[in-house]
Amino acid sequence: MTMRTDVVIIGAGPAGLLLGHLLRAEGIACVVLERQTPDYVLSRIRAGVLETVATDLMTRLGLDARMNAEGLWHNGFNLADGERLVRIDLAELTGRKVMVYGQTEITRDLMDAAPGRGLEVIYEAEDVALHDIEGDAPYITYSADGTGHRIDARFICGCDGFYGPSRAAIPDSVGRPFERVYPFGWLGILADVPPCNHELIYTNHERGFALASMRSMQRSRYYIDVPLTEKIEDWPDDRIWDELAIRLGPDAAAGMTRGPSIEKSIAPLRSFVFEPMRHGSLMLAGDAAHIVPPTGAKGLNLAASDVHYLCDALTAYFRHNDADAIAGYSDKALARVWKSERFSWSLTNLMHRFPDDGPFERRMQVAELDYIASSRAAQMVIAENYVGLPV
Ligand code: RFL
Ligand code: PHB
Repeated sequence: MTMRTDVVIIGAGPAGLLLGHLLRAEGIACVVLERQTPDYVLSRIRAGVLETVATDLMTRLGLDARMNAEGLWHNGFNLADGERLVRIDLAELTGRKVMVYGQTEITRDLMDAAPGRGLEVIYEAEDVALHDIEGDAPYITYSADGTGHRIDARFICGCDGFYGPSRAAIPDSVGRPFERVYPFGWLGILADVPPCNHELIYTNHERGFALASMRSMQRSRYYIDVPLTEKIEDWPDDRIWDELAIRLGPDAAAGMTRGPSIEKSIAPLRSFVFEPMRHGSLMLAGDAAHIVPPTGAKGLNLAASDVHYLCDALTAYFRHNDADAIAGYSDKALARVWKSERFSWSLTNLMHRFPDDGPFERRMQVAELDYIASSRAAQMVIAENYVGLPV
């Protein structure tokens, strides 16, 4: 079966669904292809903190009703080291806030709204392959229900995450990856218990990193860092709660309610940027083009800023016959990506114990936290990055 559209979007994660809705709202024809089932996509527990770049897109789409009703605005967050707690007062320092609303919920809102808005999402699309991306008549092939399909388009948007086929379609002679892999992963636990604190706490304890986060006032999300060799089977819930209580310190531990996990997983930490983010008629967005370590909560928000730029560029092309923004997309998106990469990398360095670090590196961390605790300028730098740099 063959069909034709303006834009084929590969991947129905937050980047692909947001882009699809934005293009439909601009009257641009598009189709989204997703390898997994809707339930599988919704079962991935990931981001929890949204910048205004993400909440503004939901508002622009008129899909913000549940987010506004159930999301939690946070005025600040905390950096701790077992002895002190340094509060970063986002609202006072920047006049802005962040929204705690899970990636699962954003994805669900976008998924539920798709049929009513005429956004076609094809789930369980297998063997998606990109063809002729260097020309102006690219196409996609895939199979579904045992049948081969082809979709011709003017552009292909690769929103297919770190392991998808889009980035791999760009020849090695053109693309350049930049990467840092960290020597630990984050073990996350989700449980239906009230959070231990009304704001997030990131801690660098001598036993390692811990983060107290939440999805709502009844659902908590916690993380600890573990060596990459650890297996989730070796971490029964009690062992995780015990370790969290030690690393987060007595005050947070006193407020911590334990409960059975509804999800647990270990995610490796990586910094990665692929340049350029456009090749011919293929544009990359979100995790397909870049990964940040989760310290700083930037991944989904970067996907949102990419999609914001990409929608502008595609709108200029289809509505005003202007191809300049398409040509400039990669540079524009990368300028913001690299700044978020820098922030996530520096907060990761500050808050984790690296196996190769010695006493000197530890003193550097202590000095940096001291500086942050005592300097409004240092707090401002963290705050303006945490709430999100301008798009
Ligand atoms: P996704 O979400 O990976 O979606 C890509 C989609 O593409 C599909 N796909 C394919 N479809 C068709 N054919 C193929 N061959 C395909 N291959 C793949 C996949 O099935 C999937 O549905 O990428 P996207 O849309 O770019 O979104 C990026 C975000 O998911 C990611 O950056 C964030 O989750 C990162 N992240 C966080 N970001 C934040 O902004 N704030 C946070 O608080 C935050 N916390 C986190 C995080 C990521 C984490 N993990 C597990 C990596 C916490 C964690 C633990
Ligand atoms: C989360 O709640 O999942 C979360 C919050 C903050 C981060 C990373 C993850 O920096």
